[in-house]
Amino acid sequence: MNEPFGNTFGLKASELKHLKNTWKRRVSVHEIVSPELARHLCEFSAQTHRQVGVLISRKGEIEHVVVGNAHKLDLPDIGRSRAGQVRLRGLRFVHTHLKSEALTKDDLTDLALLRLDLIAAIGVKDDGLPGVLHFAHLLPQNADAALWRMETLPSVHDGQPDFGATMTALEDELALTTRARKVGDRERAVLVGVCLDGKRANTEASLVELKELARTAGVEVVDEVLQMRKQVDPRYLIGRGKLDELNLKSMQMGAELLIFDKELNPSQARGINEATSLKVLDRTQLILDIFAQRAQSADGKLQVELAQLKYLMPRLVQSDDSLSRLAGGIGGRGPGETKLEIDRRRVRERISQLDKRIDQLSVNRQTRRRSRERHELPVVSIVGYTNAGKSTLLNVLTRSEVLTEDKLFATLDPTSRRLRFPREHEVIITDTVGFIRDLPKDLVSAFRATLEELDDAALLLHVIDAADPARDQQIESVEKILLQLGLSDRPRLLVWNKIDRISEEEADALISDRGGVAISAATSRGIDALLLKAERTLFAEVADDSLAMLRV
Ligand SMILES: Nc1nc2c(ncn2[C@@H]2O[C@H](COP(=O)(O)OP(=O)(O)OP(=O)(O)O)[C@@H](O)[C@H]2O)c(=O)[nH]1
Ligand SMILES: [Mg+2]
Repeated sequence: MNEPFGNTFGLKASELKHLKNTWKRRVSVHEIVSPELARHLCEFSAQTHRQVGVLISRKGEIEHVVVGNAHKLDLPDIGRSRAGQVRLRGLRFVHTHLKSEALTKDDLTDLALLRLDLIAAIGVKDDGLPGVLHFAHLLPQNADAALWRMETLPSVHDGQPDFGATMTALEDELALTTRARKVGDRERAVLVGVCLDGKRANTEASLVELKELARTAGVEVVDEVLQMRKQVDPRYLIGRGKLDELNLKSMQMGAELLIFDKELNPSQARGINEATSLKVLDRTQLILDIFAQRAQSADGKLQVELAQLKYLMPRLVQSDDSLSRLAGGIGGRGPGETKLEIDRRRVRERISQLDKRIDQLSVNRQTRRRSRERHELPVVSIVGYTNAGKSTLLNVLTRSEVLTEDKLFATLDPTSRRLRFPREHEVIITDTVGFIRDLPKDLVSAFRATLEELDDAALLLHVIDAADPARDQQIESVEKILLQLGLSDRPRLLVWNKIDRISEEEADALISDRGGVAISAATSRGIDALLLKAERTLFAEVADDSLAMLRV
């Protein structure tokens, strides 16, 4: 609390203090506002043609006097409540409305975001005396998803509810709701998509993927919001009004996390966090978090930490508060967790240290690869969008048991196996980390070591989930990343997987239009054809007759 008296609109601090002193100690714990205080407030308003308000503590003491203009007043900065906080502020705000108007959207927003005990507006009658009393207080979670209860009394003189008793009951109920949420419950998030090009379907598809990412990260998605915009708001990405709405919604649904489908620049992330007090993540951070949760090998862990630090670096500005907000839970987890608390210089040092160690590991790997080359076994690499079925394919091809999961990024570390083709040729086959649209730049470079394996590939098997509605965009994303990795000229075989989920006709059409082979890694359908085709691509001398045999 830096300003003891809020907005003054020309009133001197001493004058406000005087008002505070004359009005103090007039409210009993059993009423919202005493008729006497109401009279003072209305009298002042009628004389000045301004709204006036007081913040009253549970004890009935006036803590602040706030003067506005005829239509609105701004509450002093009493600090926002923390996300997920259950307790009420212990302050109620009683103010005047010159035209006896009902509580406004701003009033209710203040009630919810500041977690006030109650907000009340007293109508000022023409003769300057108090008229109607509008008031509202928050509600615990309820079936109707109502955030507050609003009431209107004809006058401050009778029918006021027992304020103290109402608050006690309300706080008891609020406490119950939280106790019902166990420790270790998953974090609850609202997803936010922003559509800038008018193509709603694309944003919706992208939100579907974001939801999968959230699920993989272990976040419970309680709501999704899509906003159509001509351009992004520089400060909050979405409009301020929409942000307030989101904030209320999150509070109502007990969400403590907002996940944006667009990359937020550091100042937007900060702006949104300050405006809402919710934890804010973007898609990139969510992906980084999944990688942090899943990295197994020492190598993988180093790479994720490097990517997290690189992402964090420009976000480490002035306030160290932003750092502590980042620590812990989704988005603040992983190898970097405790290290996030250190300052920029140390982060920079850590980054260069990690760079060196990763380079070293990469040298080791090259040595290993060279010894493999001595065996002269060609490498076949399985690439593709995350969750396409790459590991499942590796497993059926080599009868191994690499982890496969219906989650994104099940595989982070490359696995290599020997594979014998029908014509007795032997190769090394490798499974790699899945690709994703707009793979964070730092992750691409951080995973360069893992992806280096691809440098040796004589053939890429590009596995596609043929049954995914976003199939074509996924193919495009994979192609784009292969291009970035300088692998676009590598021989490639399109492997249309999961054909058990599409019709026979659709599978045939795919093959005749776009080439490749259709398989189901889950049922082993088409695996023999895949093997032959791969072998033929790799070893030109393979007789065509075996393929011809398959065709009949
Ligand atoms: N119906 C069907 N499901 C499949 C098929 N192949 C794989 N799946 C399922 O798809 C999911 C993902 O398979 P994974 O092999 O883990 O996919 P991945 O490409 O390795 O995924 P990441 O490592 O996460 O990038 C799993 O639930 C598999 O059981 C298939 O041919 N048909
Ligand atoms: Mg995998």
